[in-house]
Amino acid sequence: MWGKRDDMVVHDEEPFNAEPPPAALAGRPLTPVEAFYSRNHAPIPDLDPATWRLRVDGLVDRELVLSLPELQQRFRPRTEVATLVCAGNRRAELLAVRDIPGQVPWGPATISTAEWTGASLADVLAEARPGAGAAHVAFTAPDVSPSVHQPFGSSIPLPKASSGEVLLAWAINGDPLPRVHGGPVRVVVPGYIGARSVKWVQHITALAQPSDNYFQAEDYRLLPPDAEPAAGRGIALGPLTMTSAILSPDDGAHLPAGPTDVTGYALAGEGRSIARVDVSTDGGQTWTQATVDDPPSPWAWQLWHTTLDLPASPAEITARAWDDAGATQPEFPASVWNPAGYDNTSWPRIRVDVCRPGSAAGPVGGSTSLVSGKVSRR
Ligand SMILES: Nc1nc2c(c(=O)[nH]1)N[C@H]1C(S)=C(S)[C@@H](COP(=O)(O)O)O[C@H]1N2
Ligand SMILES: [Mo]
Repeated sequence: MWGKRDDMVVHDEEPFNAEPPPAALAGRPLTPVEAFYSRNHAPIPDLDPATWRLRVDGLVDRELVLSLPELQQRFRPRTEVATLVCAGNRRAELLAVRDIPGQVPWGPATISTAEWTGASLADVLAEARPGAGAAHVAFTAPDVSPSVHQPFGSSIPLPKASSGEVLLAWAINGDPLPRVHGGPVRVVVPGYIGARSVKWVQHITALAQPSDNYFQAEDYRLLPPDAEPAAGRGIALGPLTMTSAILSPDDGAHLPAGPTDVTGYALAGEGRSIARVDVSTDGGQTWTQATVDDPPSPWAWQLWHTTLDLPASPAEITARAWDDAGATQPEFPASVWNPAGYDNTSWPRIRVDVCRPGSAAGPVGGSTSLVSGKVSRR
């Protein structure tokens, strides 16, 4: 479906919501398009690149209407490696704490990294010249959500929009941007939640305040645990917070005892980098430091790996990342549970069943937590 791997975890076919199996991301700085997650709120539009136009208006001195060849030729193309991550990544672990009705139960693979090529939004804005009152830049697409009857949209602060790294991208990993990822042209906002990177963008508006589009004004907000989702409440998500996940072994894997490679990703917040990743098999009593790779760009995840010597018994493997300011991740999903299920940055955990080599593999033991009794994973 949509040119994806056969083993994608498809949460919904319409709108199409799918993530790869975690191991498909392991050890690869760039995600092949066929493994790249896809998040949609409406049927995927079919735009003709020949008639596609980008309109730039609002609080600007000069309104622009650009065709695809104009966008590609008037502005110097820029290539940027950036990780895209959905704010709902790892929601499944929050659902296990308390139900979150009507939201996609994403695992840890609603994140992917690509090399994007496009025009820098900063260059396009320099031609349109936002006026003195402009403080935010809004993006609108033609895909209308059947549940809220609004086209998808977002906005970002003008300083971020003018920072150079925000792209109007027409290529991914050197190929034309496929329809499912927003072709012919999408916004890519490195360092911000995926929802701000509007696909099939047609309209850019300079505003004095954030967009009143549903997906900016009401959705994608971090609400207090006791709140009902409501307009304007909560923290509007934008800049990323630090997170990490274990990509291999698979959660629930049966493994022979002995040296076992454990790999994953860690992603720092905007302007930060991952300084260290620790891995534990005793619920955080003792830790082993993993090797953390350099990021493929300042806007990308950092892959990590280590080898653990696992004895023959069921085990829970957990990890935690630290950034270069010394901040680390919260321990439990319950600590960060919120009504719409965003931004689960808690320690990732997987369970594995480890057997003596040659002995028959049994099921992963029991439903009780191996850590402290406070955590139940499913
Ligand atoms: N027009 C439009 N843009 C969109 C969306 C959408 O539904 N419609 N989903 C957003 C969300 S929530 C995410 S996480 C990313 C997903 O991008 P991808 O499908 O290319 O992985 O696109 C964002 N841009
Ligand atoms: Mo998202």
